[in-house]
Order: sequence, then C-alpha cells, then structure tokens
Amino acid sequence: TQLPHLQNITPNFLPTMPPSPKPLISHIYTADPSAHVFNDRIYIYPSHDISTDIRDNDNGDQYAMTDYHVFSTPSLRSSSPPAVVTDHGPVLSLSQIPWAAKQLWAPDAAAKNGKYYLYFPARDMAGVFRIGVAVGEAPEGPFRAEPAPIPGSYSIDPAAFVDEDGAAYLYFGGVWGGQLQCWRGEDFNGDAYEEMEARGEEAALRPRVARLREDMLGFDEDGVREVEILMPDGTPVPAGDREKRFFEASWVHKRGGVYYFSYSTGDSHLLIYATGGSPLGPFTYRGVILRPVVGWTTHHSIVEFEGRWWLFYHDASLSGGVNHLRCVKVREIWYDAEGAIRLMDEQ
Ligand code: FUB
Repeated sequence: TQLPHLQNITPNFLPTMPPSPKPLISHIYTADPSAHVFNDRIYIYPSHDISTDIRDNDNGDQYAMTDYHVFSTPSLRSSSPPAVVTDHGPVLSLSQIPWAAKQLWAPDAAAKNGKYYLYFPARDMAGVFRIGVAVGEAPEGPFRAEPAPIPGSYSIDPAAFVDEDGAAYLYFGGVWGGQLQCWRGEDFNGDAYEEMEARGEEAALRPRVARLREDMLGFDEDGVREVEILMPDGTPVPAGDREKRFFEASWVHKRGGVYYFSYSTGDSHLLIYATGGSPLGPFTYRGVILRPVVGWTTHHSIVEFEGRWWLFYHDASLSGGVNHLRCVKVREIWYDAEGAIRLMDEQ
C-alpha cells in the first residue's frame, strides 16, 4: 500500500526525452554533477549512487550513498564523451564525518584562499538533513570534514557560488525527502507533507541562500534568507504551479552581469531557470533548460569552459532506468540574443 503522497511519483505527462549522449562516467553510478573549472581543468563533484534493497519512497531512502568521488578532465573539446575522465577516488566517506548518519546526497565545491571546500548534505543522528563542509588542499581532495554541520544549515542540495568580487554564497533546499517543507524559521516539523500540498495558490516554498564567511566554513551574521522566484508579471511563483515552482537542485551562474538561478521542478521533472541582477535575488522565471530525462530525478550544473558553455546533468540510462542508479552526462548550451539558454543539439 502506498502512502497518499506517493501517487505523485508517477509523472502525469508524456515525457519528451532529449537526445541522450553517452555517460561521462560509466564504471560507477554518479549523479547530481556540480562542475567547476579549477586550474584550467574541469572538476566534477557528483553524488556516488549505490545499489540498495530499499524501495523507492518520497523520503528518498533509496538514495543511500556513503561516499564521494571527484572526477576531472582536461578538455571537453575532443569527443563526446571526452576520452579521458580521471576518477580521483573516494575523497570523503560517511565514516569520516562525525555528525552524519546516512545519505550523502548532492554535493558542491568552491575554491577560496588557496583551499577547496566540499559542501554536502547528510542526515544527522536525529534523521534531520544538515549541510556539512570539508576542506582540501587540492580540487581533487582528499577532504577533511568539519566536526559539526554548518550552524543554521538544513535541508539538502548545497550549491556554492563565488562572485567576481570574491563574495561567496551557499544556496540550498529541497522538498519532500529533502525536508525543506519541514522548516519554519529555525523550527523543524518533521510531518509537514500535507501542509505543503495544501498550499495551492499560495507562494511556493523558496530555496535558501546565505553568504559564506571569509573562512568559507559558516554563514555570515545575516544568516539564512529565502530566495524569491517571481513569475514574469512580478507575482511569486505559486505552490500549485508544478512546472515552475522550486523543488530542489539549486545552481547559480553568472553571464554578462546577469545571475542565472536554475533548479529542478521535482515531480514535473524539468530543469528550469530564472534570472536577476543580484546573487540574492529576486529572480524572474525565464524558461526550461532540460525536459524530463530517464529516471525520476533531474539535477545539473552550468559552467563555462574553453570558451563554451556546458550543462552537466544526469539520467538513469546506464542502469536501464533505476531511479537511484544514475549517470552523469554533459551537453553544450548557448545563449540567444536575449540571454535565453538553448541546447546546442536542439537548434
Ligand atoms: O541524489 C539524491 C538527491 O536526488 C539529490 O539531492 C536531489 O537533487 C536528487 O537528484
């Protein structure tokens, strides 16, 4: 018997599958790729998916990951997928994180002050998702976890963005299994699904952002803020608009002075984006980046490398469609005259 909210797992649309390049990594299952250019090389920080007997549920218990690998490649020009992607091996394991109990979900990384920072979510000993940080001397790690999660952090899917002026931000949040719906300020209510589903025309739940301190290990004194996402008419995206409302997988990149905030719509399986003039928002809805892929989740990053722009994402094609056994892929994107994101192979 399924819980009532599990019916939402069945997509209510006819999926439009995009052309599907080969996986970038195929010797292990990987997902949620956060790509960055460090020292003229692309580094990819993904989740490391593993097999489990746990059946799919809205909590995401089937995503039972226990470590992180880092990957890198010197070029994306050569072929598709690029010929050489180096696996730098396990760089951080659950057993090395004193506060974490399980589920090492989507990570991200940032560089500052000559060090590298790996941000990652995990459930703590009480079953509450928090966000931790681990520090390394090189982009490929290894990383040493701080003894406690970042104070004031919660939920999942950290995405780090370091602006041209050196200011660093951490975006985060994800609903359903990611527990964003459970938080009202600093208060946690672990049983908030129904409340969230009842919101309808009210404003959707908002992703969170905090400015990182100079040492990159915690939030600055302004703490956590909500990121406003607006419809083109200036009204907040309503909770009932499942093709536009925020679900998880924040990513921020900047192009030509414009900040692009992109994310997954969850149960409508889209990657979409909004733009704004400040890293703190507000952001106004612009359009769809990627239509549903094979598998329930969709999660991405966008990065400029070798003078071209790239969308890193995942699907579940390598496992024949097993939702929690995914593979990282990359496709080139371009921007039209209005700054709208387009897929190069869908011109
Ligand atoms: O990989 C586990 C979770 O699945 C991520 O945190 C979400 O973004 C989704 O991709």
